[in-house]
Amino acid sequence: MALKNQYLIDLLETVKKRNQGEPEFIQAVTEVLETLEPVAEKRQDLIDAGVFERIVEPERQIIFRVPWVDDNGKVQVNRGFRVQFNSAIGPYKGGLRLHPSVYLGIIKFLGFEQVFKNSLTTLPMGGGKGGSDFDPKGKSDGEVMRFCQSFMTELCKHIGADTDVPAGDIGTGAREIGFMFGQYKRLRNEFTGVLTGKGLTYGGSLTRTEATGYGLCYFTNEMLQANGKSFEGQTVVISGSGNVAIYATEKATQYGAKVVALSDSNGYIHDPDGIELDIVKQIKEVERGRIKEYCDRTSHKNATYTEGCKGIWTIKCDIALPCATQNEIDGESAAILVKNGTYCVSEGANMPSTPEAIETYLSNGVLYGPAKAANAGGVATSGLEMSQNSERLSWTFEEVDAKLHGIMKEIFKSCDEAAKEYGMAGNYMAGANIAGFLKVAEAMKAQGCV
Ligand code: NDP
Ligand code: 2IT
Repeated sequence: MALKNQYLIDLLETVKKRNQGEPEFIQAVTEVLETLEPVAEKRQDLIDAGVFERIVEPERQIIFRVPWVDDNGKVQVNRGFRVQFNSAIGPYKGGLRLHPSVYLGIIKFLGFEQVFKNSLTTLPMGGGKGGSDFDPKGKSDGEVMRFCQSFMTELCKHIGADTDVPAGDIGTGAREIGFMFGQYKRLRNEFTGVLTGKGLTYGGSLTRTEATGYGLCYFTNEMLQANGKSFEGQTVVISGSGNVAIYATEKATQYGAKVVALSDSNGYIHDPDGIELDIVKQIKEVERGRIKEYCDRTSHKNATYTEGCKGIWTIKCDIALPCATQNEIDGESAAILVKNGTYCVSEGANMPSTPEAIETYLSNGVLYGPAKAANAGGVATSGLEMSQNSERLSWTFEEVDAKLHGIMKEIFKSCDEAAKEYGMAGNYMAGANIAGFLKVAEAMKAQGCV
């Protein structure tokens, strides 16, 4: 989908010039500007207020040194990031990614996406993202703790419960959040909801662990039902085997689907009889092991393991839920999915589909649930954790789960309605970008040139 609006063409050129060497960020901005074309045509007032120019530029970007000492007494140095993208509708909010592939362009694309996603949740949260090129894999608990403490020693100068509230993402789970929270509390001498995804004994919210995966299935279920389909009896392929993938598997199975594949960065398992999730939880959540080990433990005789990630998309399925990482489905994989009869792709990961893959879904009538909408359940529940922390109360699992479910239904409705209003019925990606954008844009216009 090429841009036709000259104003947006010029703006995209500026973004490309200004952010050279950051292809993921340019990819994310391109997709959004393309779908905002009908809004730009209709809303000269937002152009006059410079909203488009301002929304593609982060309000603040912080890059810092993270020195720590490994178990051999050797000094290690990583690079830390926090990109505070947009605070028009609330404090910056978004996760921290710990993965060796992290550099500024990854954090910027994630922060940019977060602005629209958080807007869609209906809760008052701005967008931000952070992380480091630190790799928690293969590190001892002591090393992870020393890294997290050093990271927070700098980060604590820039965040706060009313300023910027980080959370988990790839490589950042309950253990890392615990170490970071402890260090923040020690340095600032305050016990506040400065991070979400906290443990249940110190301010965490019930359902936060499950929220992204469950929310993905709640959203997908709405999308399926609106198109006369359901999860019942369907074969589902899910990539990844981390937090999002595990709880997406759990909820899809509760909805009556059969999940037949999961993966990690080394390879994928295919279990035609349906994945035994307890085994995966033990391997991944308790032992921090590899998905390969599943085949040695399941009683299902037909389960197989294959090296490499991409092959997972050649498994025949009705519904695909990518829950690992960005650009994991390219045009070629999308074409194979379509050929195999997959009629729904809904995104747990952030930006898992390349532009070519999205084009393939849309031109073949695949129901496509875009990440900003489909995986917003995690940050939405983080927002609910912030509310509980502010009122110093904690709600029951059922209460939080019901709120999460209501929010995901509302998000689907907004995407559906915005797509229809702007003449792109059924294009939930356009709907998500437009609905997410408009709320932030109105707030930016009202607050003047800041
Ligand atoms: P985890 O760290 O818990 O799990 C990540 C999973 O994806 C692991 O199985 C990992 O395998 C795999 N993976 C990571 N990088 C790659 C890669 N480059 N190639 C192939 N596989 C990879 O992270 P989450 O489950 O929390 O996050 C998964 C996705 O969901 C990310 O895109 C994240 O941004 C997104 N997301 C997360 C939310 C949350 O609340 N946690 C909320 C919304 C979106 P391995 O163990 O081998 O690295
Ligand atoms: O991408 C995401 O939305 C997250 N990693 C969750 C962010 C959050 O603040 O809970």
